[in-house]
Amino acid sequence: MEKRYTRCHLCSGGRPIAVHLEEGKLVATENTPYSSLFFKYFCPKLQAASEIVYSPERLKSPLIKEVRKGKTCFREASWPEALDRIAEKFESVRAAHGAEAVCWVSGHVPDYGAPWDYANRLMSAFGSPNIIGNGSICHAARELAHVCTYGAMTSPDYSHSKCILIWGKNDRNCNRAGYTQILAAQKEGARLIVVDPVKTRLASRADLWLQIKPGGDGLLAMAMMQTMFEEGLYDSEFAAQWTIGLKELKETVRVFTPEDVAPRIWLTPGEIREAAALYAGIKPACLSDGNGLDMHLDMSQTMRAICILRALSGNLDRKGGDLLLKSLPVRDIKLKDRLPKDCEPITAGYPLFRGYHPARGDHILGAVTDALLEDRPYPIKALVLQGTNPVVTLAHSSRVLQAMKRVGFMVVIDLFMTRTARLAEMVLPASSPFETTQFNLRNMSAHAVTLQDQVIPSYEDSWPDWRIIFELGRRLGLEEEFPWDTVEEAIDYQLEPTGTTVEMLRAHPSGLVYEEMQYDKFRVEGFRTASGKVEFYSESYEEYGYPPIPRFDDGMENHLSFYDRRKDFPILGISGARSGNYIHSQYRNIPSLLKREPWPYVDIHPMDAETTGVQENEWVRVESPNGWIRMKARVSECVHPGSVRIAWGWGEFDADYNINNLTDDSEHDPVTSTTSNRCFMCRIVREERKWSGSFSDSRH
Ligand SMILES: Nc1nc2c(c(=O)[nH]1)N[C@H]1C(S)=C(S)[C@@H](COP(=O)(O)OP(=O)(O)OC[C@H]3O[C@@H](n4cnc5c(=O)[nH]c(N)nc54)[C@H](O)[C@@H]3O)O[C@H]1N2
Ligand SMILES: Nc1nc2c(c(=O)[nH]1)N[C@H]1C(S)=C(S)[C@@H](COP(=O)(O)OP(=O)(O)OC[C@H]3O[C@@H](n4cnc5c(=O)[nH]c(N)nc54)[C@H](O)[C@@H]3O)O[C@H]1N2
Ligand SMILES: [Mo]
Repeated sequence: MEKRYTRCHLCSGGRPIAVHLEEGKLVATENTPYSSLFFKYFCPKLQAASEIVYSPERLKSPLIKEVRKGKTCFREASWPEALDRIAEKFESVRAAHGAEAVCWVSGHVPDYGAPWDYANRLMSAFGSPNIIGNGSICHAARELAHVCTYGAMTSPDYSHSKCILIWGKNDRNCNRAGYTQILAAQKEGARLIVVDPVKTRLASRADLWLQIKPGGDGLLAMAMMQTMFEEGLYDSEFAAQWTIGLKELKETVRVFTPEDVAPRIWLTPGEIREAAALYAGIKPACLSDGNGLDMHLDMSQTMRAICILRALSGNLDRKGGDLLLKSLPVRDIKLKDRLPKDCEPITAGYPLFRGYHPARGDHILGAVTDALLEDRPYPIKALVLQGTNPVVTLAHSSRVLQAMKRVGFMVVIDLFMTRTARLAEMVLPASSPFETTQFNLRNMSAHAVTLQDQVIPSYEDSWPDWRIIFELGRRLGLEEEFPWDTVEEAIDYQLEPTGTTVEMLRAHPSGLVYEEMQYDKFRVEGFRTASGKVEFYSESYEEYGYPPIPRFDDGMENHLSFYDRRKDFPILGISGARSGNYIHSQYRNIPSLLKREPWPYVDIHPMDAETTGVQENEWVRVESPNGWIRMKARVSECVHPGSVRIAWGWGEFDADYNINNLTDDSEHDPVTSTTSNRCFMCRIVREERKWSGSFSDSRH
């Protein structure tokens, strides 16, 4: 048996792994702890890698839709035919409507890899500013608050921490390596605080679990700061020397007393004070924020408040605190300066978020459905969807479905024929992460740079994302921009300023240390904000007309979707934690994973089960003003009375299980365009019809 090394890319938490090959085929995988700070852990998806890679449902060749004898179907096509057609379409759209009428959307998969940079390069060179990632509902919108507050996103140093505050995050399911570090730190005596409306397995391990009302996080952060000021628990020396806006902040948080805030967010004043005392009283402490804080209508203010709290505690860039990691200084290959200055993107309404980070690009996903469906601010005539399944994963699915049906020409690049792909004119088969070499932004921390390396040949006639983009570029006359024959050449070009090469990375599968870890860098370099200090008062927010100090004076409830319809929809629905068995809409077609978790559940509190008459394990309907879904009920005290947790990601498996049938996209966070996929008002109705075993569109 042969053994090869790569970096797992089945999810964003990917770590170095080894794969075992027999006659060139992947037969087994193992994770390879690359430092004493990480431990081996079990990941069901990684265990199922060979099933994923060799799934009979993988796309085998490019497919082109055509009408034959009145019936619409896909036929197999060669790569040259498919790519020629796309290039012709791009050019005819550019001639008739301008290059900006071509839009490219990437999901979370390419988004955390170099294929995102390649797609950006392609679109810039072609002349369209509309290349959009999904960061407004995932990560980037949170990162904006970090960047505006202290110049870069922090990374929690779990291993050396004495107090770990996990906020809207569930590392047990989503970041197994991080979870092993949390457990190890706990063994060494670290205290754990979890802020989550649901009693997750991680929350049950906490010394203090704050069962917050969804969306109440900004208020909690303000009340914790109020307590810290009142009781002298903040790092006054750091605040005096390294921050701007301390006076304004003190003045603003004054009214957010625990007594005022607690009843609004399902907590007691005592819990808020205890959290503040634990978090601010133990050093070093780290604060880890997660996706539970994304996908709210006021997430930009909430995240600013949490980032300010983090800075106020005095743990920034301290060992065991919130590290400001250095990234590898790779070349920016996105060619944004090629775009004509007067070329307005469809995302122009969100200028701060568009430009917040030179390496990131545009993540204003909230603008896409409007442009497709309502020609706002102008029509999109051709759309490429790379590694994303928006019909399932974007808010308000029925509207997204209409939008996708309305585009004149749509291309999907994916491993499988998804619900979104079925709507496309053309579907291109992408290679799996084991079949391609790429570097991923997340793995570019200068303190351990790792490479995702090709360990098996591409499946059938699938191509890696990079090759699809390079070949399309050449067909658009962009040979100069895409001169590379291999991905290694392209990566070496991007790595050139660092003196690192693919070969060097291959020689260090568990991570190449580019620079030793340093702490307290701000004492020498300052912070990478306009003022060089931590901005409690954000000058960038002010410049763009947003409140420079977080404000929560218009009532948190107004930020819940359908709050005005609460008489008819009295229950607060929470989009549930991700399952360790799946990634978003993916992998319910993998038999061993489906066997581990065959049903989607809605968790309902015993009190609500009693009032609604819902019984354990029966099928129920969850309804919102935008649609309905059906799921099995699980009666559980893990949720607060008056709220339900709804399983996430099942809409690809069965359209009737799609939580985004319920969510809404008519409102957006004004700074980041974020929609409220996370929580909304809904109601539970018992299903008259018992489960009969045959849904129209189910794969059970
Ligand atoms: N197995 C697996 N791993 C994954 C993924 C996957 O799909 N499957 N996806 C990857 C991706 S793209 C992402 S973004 C990450 C996400 O990973 P995390 O950042 O850990 O996010 P979630 O797992 O969604 O957990 C969010 C938690 O927030 C809680 N929550 C919900 N609403 C609120 C609220 O209003 N306030 C607070 N304080 N908490 C709230 C939820 O109950 C949940 O426990 O995981 C990555 N890793
Ligand atoms: N209500 C609600 N909505 C949510 C969320 C939620 O928790 N609740 N979570 C949000 C979050 S955090 C995220 S990140 C998004 C995720 O939304 P999407 O980005 O749409 O994520 P997936 O459903 O994982 O779809 C990814 C697709 O990429 C394909 N793929 C896998 N690997 C590759 C590859 O290497 N190349 C290519 N070209 N394709 C590949 C997969 O087969 C899959 O069809 O959903 C968001 N939407
Ligand atoms: Mo995400």
